[in-house]
Amino acid sequence: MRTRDRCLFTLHIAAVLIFSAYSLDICVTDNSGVRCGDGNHVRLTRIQGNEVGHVQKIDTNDTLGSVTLTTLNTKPLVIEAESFLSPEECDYFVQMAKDEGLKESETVLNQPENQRFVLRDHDGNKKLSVREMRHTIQGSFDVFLEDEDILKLYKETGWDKNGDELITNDELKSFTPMMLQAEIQKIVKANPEKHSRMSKQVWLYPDRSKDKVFAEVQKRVAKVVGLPLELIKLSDFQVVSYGIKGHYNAHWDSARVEPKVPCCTRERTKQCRICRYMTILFYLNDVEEGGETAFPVANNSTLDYQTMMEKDLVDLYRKCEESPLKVSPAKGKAVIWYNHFVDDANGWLGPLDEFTFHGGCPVKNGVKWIANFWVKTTDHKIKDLKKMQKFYKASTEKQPKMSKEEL
Ligand SMILES: [Ca+2]
Ligand SMILES: [Ca+2]
Repeated sequence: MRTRDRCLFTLHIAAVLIFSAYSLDICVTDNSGVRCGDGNHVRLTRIQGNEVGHVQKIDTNDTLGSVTLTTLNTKPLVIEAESFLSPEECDYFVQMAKDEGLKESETVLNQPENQRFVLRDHDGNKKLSVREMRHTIQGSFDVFLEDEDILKLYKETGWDKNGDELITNDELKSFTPMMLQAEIQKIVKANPEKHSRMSKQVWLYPDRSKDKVFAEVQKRVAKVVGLPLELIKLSDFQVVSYGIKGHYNAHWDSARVEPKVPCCTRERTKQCRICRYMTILFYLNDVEEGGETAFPVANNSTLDYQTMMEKDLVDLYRKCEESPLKVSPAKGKAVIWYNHFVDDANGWLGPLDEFTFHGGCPVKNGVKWIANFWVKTTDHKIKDLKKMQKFYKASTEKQPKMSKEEL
């Protein structure tokens, strides 16, 4: 290509880029009304938590009137709102979940990948102690056993041939991951609380049915968290119920940013990572005893996986009391946190806030109903803005043109 042609070509590309930037006309509805622009005016924002104990009242201009936010913690930022939902709204969502039908969380074990499991020989002495075997089973099957379970397993299977409570390479050869899986499956069948999650849940898509109660709650969420209503409409809504001993061991609601793996959307559910900017967890009933939401690494100076493993911090079924931050359930209360920081450059999904590691403590008495409201984005800001634009158009046109799949 000659220099002149190359220049023209470059100019042409630049013109196309400028044209596409300016042709993007995005309108969103937020607390300052409807605002249109090229997309730069839309950024993910965070509620200002200031310091622990900080209280702010937000007028919602709806049947509820206002929502009061209290900062519970700053690392990670965790905010509580008593009476975010009215008792009637709570009952409505519980009923909706019952009508839809809840499903048991997985009690069938994961298949060990490639028929292998990762041995957790922490001290590298080529022998698995009882504790190392516990961690091996935890890492491979998401099942949390006690030392006595392991010893019982050795006794019943004869795997620990010399009875020294250590499993050597030779002893390991006498059983396969599939045999171990079958044994663990038996234990979990008899004791479902040993699984990392013991609950029933259902995904609800009330935004597809123009549900009025849900629409009002979405508006309230947008108002309180200060994000565009069109983004809130992209949220996922899941209702979960826990019976006695029901719990959910500590985890992250979103995944670490990995540019090569795309974010999951309602259309893309395979080979993707979960991207949930923030979590708004609603308690839909009063729990008699237990069922707190715990943040086991809140306010730690650093976050180190080795220590988390050694201290079994993930195991909220047993270690809940030790958590530095616990939120007690109460009907209508919401607890709010940000799974991700905001990327300064484009104002969209930034790095995972690993201190948001959290879970549900076991219910000791009564039942617990919650709803997870996950504000979803992807790390592709323009695609998200275009989706949001469809919601904006649907709300301004008489005949919404979105198909169910697009929603
Ligand atoms: Ca060892
Ligand atoms: Ca042995």
